[in-house]
Amino acid sequence: MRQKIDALLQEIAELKAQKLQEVEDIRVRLVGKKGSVTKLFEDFRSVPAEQKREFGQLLNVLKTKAAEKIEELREALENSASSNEPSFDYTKPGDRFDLGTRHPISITREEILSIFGKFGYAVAEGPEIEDDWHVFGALNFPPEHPARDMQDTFFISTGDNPILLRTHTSSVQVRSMEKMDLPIRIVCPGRVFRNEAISARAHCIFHQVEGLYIDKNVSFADLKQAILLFAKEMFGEQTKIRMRPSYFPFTEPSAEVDVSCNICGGKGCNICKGTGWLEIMGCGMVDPNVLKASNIDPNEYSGFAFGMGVERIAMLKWQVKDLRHYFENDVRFLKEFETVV
Ligand code: 2NM
Repeated sequence: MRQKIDALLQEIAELKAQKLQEVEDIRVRLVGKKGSVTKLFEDFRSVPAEQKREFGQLLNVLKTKAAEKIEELREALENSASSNEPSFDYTKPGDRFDLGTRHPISITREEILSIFGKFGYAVAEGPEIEDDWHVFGALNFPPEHPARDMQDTFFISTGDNPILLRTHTSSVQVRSMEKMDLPIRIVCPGRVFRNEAISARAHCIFHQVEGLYIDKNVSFADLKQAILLFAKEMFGEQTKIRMRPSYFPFTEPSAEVDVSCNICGGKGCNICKGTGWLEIMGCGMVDPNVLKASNIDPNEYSGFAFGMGVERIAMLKWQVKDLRHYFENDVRFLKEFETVV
C-alpha cells in the first residue's frame, strides 16, 4: 500500500494538462468512482487495525494533494485566454496592422505645395463659404457674368453681396492682397464648388491650387519661367510647356498652359488624344482692376497668377480615367496609392 501511495504522489506531482478536458480526465482517473485514489480508500478497509492510523494519514495527504493539483491545473488553464485552443504558437508572425493610405488628391496637393514651397511661395487658406465681393466683385467679374448665375454657383443668400460657396480659391488671394504686405508670393489650396452635373470629367466639388506673385516689375517672362520650373519638377526634367492665349476676367493677358505628354513623349497617343500636349492650368498677368480693387497701385506693382485643378493633375500623373474614383473612396482604388508617398 505504501508503494502505491508513493507512486501516486509522484505521478500527481508530475501531472500536466493543455486543455480543460484533460484536467477533467485526470480528475476522473484519480478521484472518480473508479479512480486510483478512490480505489486505495477501498483497500484501506482491509488494512490491519494497528496500521489504520498511519495509512489513514497518508491517504488523506494523497487525497488533498490530488485535489490541490487538479485545482491548480484548472486555474492555470482558465486564466490563459487560449484555454480551449490546442496550444498557442507564440513564434507565429503577428497579424498585419492595416494602416490607411493617403488619398491621391492629398498626395498631389502636397506635392504641388512643396514644389512652390521651394520657390519661396507661402501657403494661404481661407473660407469655403464666401461673399460675392471676394469671389467675383474684386476679381473683375462684370455684374452680368454667367459665373454669377444660379446655374453655375451655389448661392446661400441673395441681396447686395450674396453669400455663396467659392467657385475658385482666388477669393483667398483677394483676402491676402487686402491684408498682406507687398511683395506677395502665395499658393492657395482648397475645395471649390460649382453647380455642375457629375460625370467622368466634372464634379460639383473639386480641389484647386492657385498661385499669386505680386512685386515691382513682375513680367510675363517671370510667369513663364515659374510655370516651366513647376512642370519639370512635377512631371519630369524632360517636360516642355506651351502657352495658348485665353481669357479670364481677373488676368490680362491670360493663357492656358499645356505640358508635353510624358506617355508618348509628345508623339501623340490616346492619353493626349494624338496632340502630344496635355492641358494643366490657366494663368495670366493680374488685371490692373483686380489690383485696384484690393488697394494695390497698378502703376507701382504688377503680378502674375495661375490656377490648376488638383484632380486633373492627379489624373495626368496616374492616368486615372474617371474623376469619380476620387470621391467614392473605394478601398481597392485607394490601395493603388499605398506605395506612393
Ligand atoms: C486661374 C487662371 C488665371 C487667378 C487670378 C487670381 C487673382 F486673385 F490674383 F486675381 N488668382 N488666381 C487665376 C488666373 C486663376 O485659374 C485657372
